[in-house]
Amino acid sequence: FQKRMEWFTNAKYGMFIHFGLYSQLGGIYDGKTVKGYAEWIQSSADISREEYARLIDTWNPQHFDADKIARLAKKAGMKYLVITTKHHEGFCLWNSEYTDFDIASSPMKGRDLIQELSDACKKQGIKFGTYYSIIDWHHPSQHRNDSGKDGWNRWGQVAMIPEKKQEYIAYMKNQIRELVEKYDTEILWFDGDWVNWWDMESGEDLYQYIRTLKPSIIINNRVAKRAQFKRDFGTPEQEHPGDALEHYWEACYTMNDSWGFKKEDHNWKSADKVYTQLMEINERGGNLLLNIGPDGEGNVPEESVQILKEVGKKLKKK
Ligand code: FUL
Repeated sequence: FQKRMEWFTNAKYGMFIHFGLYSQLGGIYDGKTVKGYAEWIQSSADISREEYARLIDTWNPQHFDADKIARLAKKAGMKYLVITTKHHEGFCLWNSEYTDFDIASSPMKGRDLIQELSDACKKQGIKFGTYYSIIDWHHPSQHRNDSGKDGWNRWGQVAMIPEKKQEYIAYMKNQIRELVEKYDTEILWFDGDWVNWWDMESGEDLYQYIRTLKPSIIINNRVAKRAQFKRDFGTPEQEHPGDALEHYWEACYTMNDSWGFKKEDHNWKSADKVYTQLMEINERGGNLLLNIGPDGEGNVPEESVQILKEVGKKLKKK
């Protein structure tokens, strides 16, 4: 176990990328900025599955430049990168055999962003990792929880049709096999474990399945129930408590107040603040996974580029 975790412990600092259909909206729906994380807009604005799915017709981030992003990560002093291959919305950034709700069915067909990024990371000597959401707001096995009074309760607690759970697990396994075999991912970063239809047993089974596919892979604790599951690493979010952390952990943080691109969010942290957080986290034995949210065209917001470069300079001087 220790051997498998070695590169991860030494890495200390990585890049998180939140990118999906929501990036086009930039947190704005019906002309208004919606409160909360921009990648949650389907939930916060309570947009129907059918309406939301139409975003695929206009998704065409021509400026997404994997080489530029990997070079930026390297310059910033980061040693690995994790991208949302499928966030809660269910849209897949790679050409998946198992769904049409993917890049291959968008105006971007012919390109595969996961392939591009995986290749670009190899070139820069950066480890490549993939985020994959357990909850899926598009998959027919799940549906909006209409007993919920607000968007969060309807979508955050998305319901599972019991007879379809096995079918959905098979779908997840097939897709994860694609990520492992086609794109050589080194980290599987799960999320969405809080819904009540996901349990420790399903998580343990999924964990074992992936380890069999690729024994060296590293998997986060959200694969099962994060509070109970102690492998492979803990995932404090927007915080880095000083005590009671697992042996291996990684804190993830945004640079403003959203993971997905949010046009009106200008609350950027200073480079000093980010650097201090990184130092604190590393001193306590953790890694920092710092997020960027490219816009609908695929451009990385300039503010975040500047922060990353400044922190990178400070690290060099250290
Ligand atoms: C959370 C998600 O709901 C957020 O959208 C984001 O991806 C964060 C890293 O994890 O659980």
